Amino acid sequence: MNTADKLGRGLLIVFEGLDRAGKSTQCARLVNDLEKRGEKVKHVRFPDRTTPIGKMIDNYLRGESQQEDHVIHLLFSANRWELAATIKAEIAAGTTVIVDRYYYSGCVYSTAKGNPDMDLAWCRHPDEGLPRPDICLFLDLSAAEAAKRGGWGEERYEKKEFQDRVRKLFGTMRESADKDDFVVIDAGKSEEEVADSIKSEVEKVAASLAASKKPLGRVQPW
Ligand code: DGP
Repeated sequence: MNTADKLGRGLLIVFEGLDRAGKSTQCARLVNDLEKRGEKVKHVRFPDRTTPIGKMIDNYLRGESQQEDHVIHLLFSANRWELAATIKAEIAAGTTVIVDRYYYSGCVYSTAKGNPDMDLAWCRHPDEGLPRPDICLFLDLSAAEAAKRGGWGEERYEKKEFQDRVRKLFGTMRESADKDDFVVIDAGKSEEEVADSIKSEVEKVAASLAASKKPLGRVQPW
């Protein structure tokens, strides 16, 4: 029996972590693993750079345009809202949705800029009401370790001091309103070991939700 049969819906699983923590690789592995087990799975990545809003974000991240801090923050959030109804509908139809980055990134990357008008609470507001993840798998890696992995340093936020601040803020989020969502995974281990830890955490949450029949939640005010 698959998750949808036991729970009456799919799961909302989010991956978070610093740039180069291995989110894309592990997302792809989990998608593959769940599909092999007969689950219906959809893989979503934020920012979704394919929509008109996503294209503005892409230009900004690649340094091809400038945006005022509040404006780009709201565009990232709008980019998630663009897909919110689809995510909800997929989950209701029994599909497990796996999301690479979500509003937690939205909060910490914007707050890390140090704009005094934009603390974590302010940054979280526009995302309140989005579908709430059943689990957020946080792939934990130091900024120094992340920097050693290839392909780092090309986009706007890929600088060590910035990533250090991002990591600290993720730590604050993991202790705050969203603390029950997070499971920390040591992303410094081998790809195989990380994948095994993820599989076991997903099995745990699926079993616990199947027992409680908990409906999909909404991101609550801080
Ligand atoms: P990725 O495509 O996963 O490499 O993400 C692109 C970059 O954008 C990455 O440095 C993290 C950052 N980012 C992702 N979501 C948000 C967001 O909602 N707000 C801000 N300010 N940055 C974000």
